[in-house]
This record gives sequence, structure tokens and C-alpha cells, in this order.
Amino acid sequence: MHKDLQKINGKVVIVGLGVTGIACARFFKQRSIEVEVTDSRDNPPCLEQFKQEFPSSMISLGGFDEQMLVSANAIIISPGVSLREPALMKAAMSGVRIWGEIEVFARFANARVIAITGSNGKSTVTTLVAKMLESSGKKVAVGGNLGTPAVALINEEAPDFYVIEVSSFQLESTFSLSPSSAVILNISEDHMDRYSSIAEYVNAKKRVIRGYGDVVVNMDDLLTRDLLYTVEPTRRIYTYTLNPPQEGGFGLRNNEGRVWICFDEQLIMPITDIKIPGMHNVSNVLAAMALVYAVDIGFESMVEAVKQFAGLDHRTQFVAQTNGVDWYNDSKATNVGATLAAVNGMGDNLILILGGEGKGADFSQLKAEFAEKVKLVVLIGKDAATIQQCLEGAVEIKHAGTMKEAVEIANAYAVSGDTVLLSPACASWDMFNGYAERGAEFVAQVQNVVKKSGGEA
Ligand code: UMA
Ligand code: ADP
Repeated sequence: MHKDLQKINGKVVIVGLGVTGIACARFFKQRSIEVEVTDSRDNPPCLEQFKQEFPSSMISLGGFDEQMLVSANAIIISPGVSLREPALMKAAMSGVRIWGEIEVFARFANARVIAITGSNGKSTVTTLVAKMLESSGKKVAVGGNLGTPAVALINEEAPDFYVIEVSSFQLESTFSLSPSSAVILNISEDHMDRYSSIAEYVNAKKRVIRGYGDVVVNMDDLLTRDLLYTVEPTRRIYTYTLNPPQEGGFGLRNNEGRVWICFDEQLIMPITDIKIPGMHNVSNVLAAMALVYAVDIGFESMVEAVKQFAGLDHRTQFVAQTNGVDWYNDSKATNVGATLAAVNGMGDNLILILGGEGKGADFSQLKAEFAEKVKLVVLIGKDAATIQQCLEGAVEIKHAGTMKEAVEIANAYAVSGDTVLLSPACASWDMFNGYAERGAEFVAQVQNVVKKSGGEA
């Protein structure tokens, strides 16, 4: 028996019955460990599925069951649940070990791990890294915050690499992860409804580079650049920057009128061969290259993967053109930093659909950029009034109650040469079941406009 299962030797309580909770339950069931679950919600998303698969397991809903938690041999928490929950703190005080799902993954992973965190770009870089490895013939298991819980990737038949996207929520309760290569892509304010300060958020992110592996450092972000001076000198560091590279690092150089991705002095590929738009995506490509270079993959496979990668849905994704107006879906922009990057990567004459659940962010950071490039902001969602206060005076603002209304307002306002961009800078939970549903609704409404106008999707 695995040494960690021996340690648990009894009942595991899973906290949260979303996709992580049910994946953890399956993981322990396959290893003949009994599970119970508790969730603060009355009707968590995977409840019916869980009842079917675990008919004899205890389920306690509508609050965290303190009795269940203190009597556990181990508690596995979902990322949406903070370690600060009083019932969890009580269990911890009475000596029950509490692991996050990524901690379970770290203890059972049977291959090298590449781990990616950051405020923005995680899913893009995670996917690119997986594609680069696959293009070099490696067997890859990819998941984490991206969608498939990391524990669900663990299989007896080991891949060559696990490539996992990890969020600050997941990292808070991770102790043993020691990736072969890891990166914090960037840090900008996010999840301020969960953290008491940006420092606390940064500390959670920094847990990704614990251990002994190689560290990839973004030199263009003040908060990540700092890692150069804090990582143990025995570890290898690979840097990347949108400026000329540091010695032994990745960067950009001008060559015969074109900008090239370079490693040291070596020209790797011109940035015009990258299909995903904006300089933030060039930065993402550099990060992916550095992560993969650290595990000894050659440039040829990297370049091939980058050239073919057209980007993920809901990330500055082109949707349609109607009467000279371009429509883009950037529903995955769930914080201010992501929206700033998207706006930066676009031309002028923007009409922006913005808003949702603001997570306590400071939206006045958008003011200067919007004043320069945005003609109209259409606000949606719960925190529209707060956002309006922050943007007042910088840009014209209209309000919409639904996505349909927002698209109609944008369409009525737009003229040929304009771009309409859904890039909300907010979470979507107040109106939708996640960013993908929000993006799909936007696309459906744009398609209605296309039909009416006889344009092209
Ligand atoms: N919740 C409760 N009570 C509970 C448990 C959860 O109210 O007892 C709430 C949480 O506060 C949260 C929601 O339910 O609002 C979902 O939380 P969860 O822990 O059940 O989430 P899962 O369904 O397991 O999905 C999680 C990640 N979700 C979160 O971190 C909120 C998914 O990332 C991830 O894809 C999945 O695990 C697999 O790893 C989503 C996300 O929004 C995409 N991540 C945040 C982000 O990217 O910014 C961090
Ligand atoms: P994450 O998984 O961290 O949310 P994604 O790759 O899904 O990141 O991209 C989410 C959004 O963040 C995109 O729609 C884009 O607007 C923005 N973005 C992507 N990469 C970066 C980056 N390197 N810096 C800033 N913003 C970015």
C-alpha cells in the first residue's frame, strides 16, 4: 500500500462537492478508502452523481459539518474552500491533516511534473507546454485548474509528463509539490475577496516553486522578477522577457526588420509566426518555451507547436464580422490584468462589454487605458455600479441587464472599423455558470446580430 494511504488509514472527509470533490472521492474509492463529504451549499453541482456512485457514503450539506471534520483521519479540501473556514481550523487544531487536491496529486504523481501558475495566461501556457511536449513525441497528462482535476490524471500507466495549471486557491493547501519546472507567469490583483492582502495572494502563488526543480522567471513583471533573488542558488533558473534575452534566457531581438524569439544569441522563430494575438501571448509563448527547454526538449518541437496553436476558446477569440465591425470573445478575462492585456493587444475604437462579480478589485486601474482606446463601455452584472464609479469621466458608459441587451447596445453604437470586445474583468457567477457559459451566450447573441445583418461568422 502507498505510504500515504497507510498514514490516512481510515476515513477521509472531502470538503466541497464540485468537480474536484467528486474526483477526489473516486481517487480514494479506487484505493479502497472510505469517504464522506460535506459542502456549505444545499445542492452542490456533483451531488446526484456522487449519490449514484457512492450510495453508502455519508453526505452533509448546507454547512461544513464540524463533527464529521474533527472525526476524520484526513480532510481533502476543494479549491473553492478557504483554510480559514472555522470548522476546518477546529479540525486542524485537533490534529487532523488537511490536504488540498493538488497535495494528493503531488504525493501520488508517478512522472515528472511541469506546473504553471500566475494571475493570467495559465491555461494558454499549460496547453502550449502540453502541445510542445506532444510534438516532441512525449506522452502527456494535462489538467489542474484548466478543467480536469489533477488527481483524475493519476493512473498506473504513467505519462512522461504531467502538465498542470495551478491556482492560488489550490496552492494554499499544497505542501509537497516539487515540479521539474515551474513558473509564476505574472502577478496582478485577483481574488481580493478571498485574500486579506496582495502579499497573501503572492505567497500562495510562490508555493509553486517550492522543491528542487528548475524555475522559470518572467523578468518583465516586478513581482516575479524578485524570484531571481529568493530562489536557492543551487537551482537552475531560466529567464524570459519581451526585451533582449539575458544570458541563458529567452527574449526578443530585432533581426533584418523582424522581431525574433531568441534563446541567448540564437534566433528561434519570428513572432509573426505566432497565431495567438497580442504581446501578452508572445510572453506566454516565451514562458512555455522556457518551461519545456528546462526539461530538455529541442527548439524544433516547440516552434512546430507554437505555429499550429490557434488559441483557446474564450481568450481574445475572434467571433464574427458584421458591417465592418469585429466581435471578440474574451470571457476568460476574469480580472483587471487580463482585460488590460486584451485591450492593449487590440487597436483603437473599442466597445467593451465589462462587469460581473468584481471580487473586490480596483477598477480604476482601467481608467487610463480606456480613456485612450475605448469609445464605449457597456456594463453588466452585480458590480456594475461600483465599476461605473471607478471609470466615471474616462469613458462613455451604458448599462445592460442581460448579455442580449449588452450585445444589442454595442451593435447599435458600433460603426465600421470598430471592435466589440467582451472582456469582463470579473467573475461570471452572478449571471452565469462560469466564464464558458458567459462566452457562449455572447457568441450566440453575436450570431443573432450576424443573421440580421447578413454578415460573416
Ligand atoms: N463552494 C461553496 N461551498 C463549498 C465548496 C465550494 O460555496 O463547500 C463554492 C466555492 O466558493 C466556489 C464554487 O463553490 O465559488 C466552486 O468551488 P469548488 O471548490 O467546488 O470548485 P470545483 O468545481 O471543484 O472546481 C475547481 C476550480 N474552481 C475554483 O477554484 C473556484 C476550477 O477552476 C477548476 O477547473 C477545477 O477545480 C479543477 O481543478 C475554475 C476557477 O474559477 C475554472 N478557478 C479560479 C480561477 O481560475 O480564477 C481559481
Ligand atoms: P488563466 O488560465 O490564467 O485565466 P488564460 O490563458 O485562460 O489565463 O487567459 C485568460 C485571459 O487573460 C485572456 O483572455 C487574456 O485576456 C488574458 N491573458 C492571457 N495571457 C496573459 C498574460 N500573459 N498577461 C496578461 N493577461 C493575459
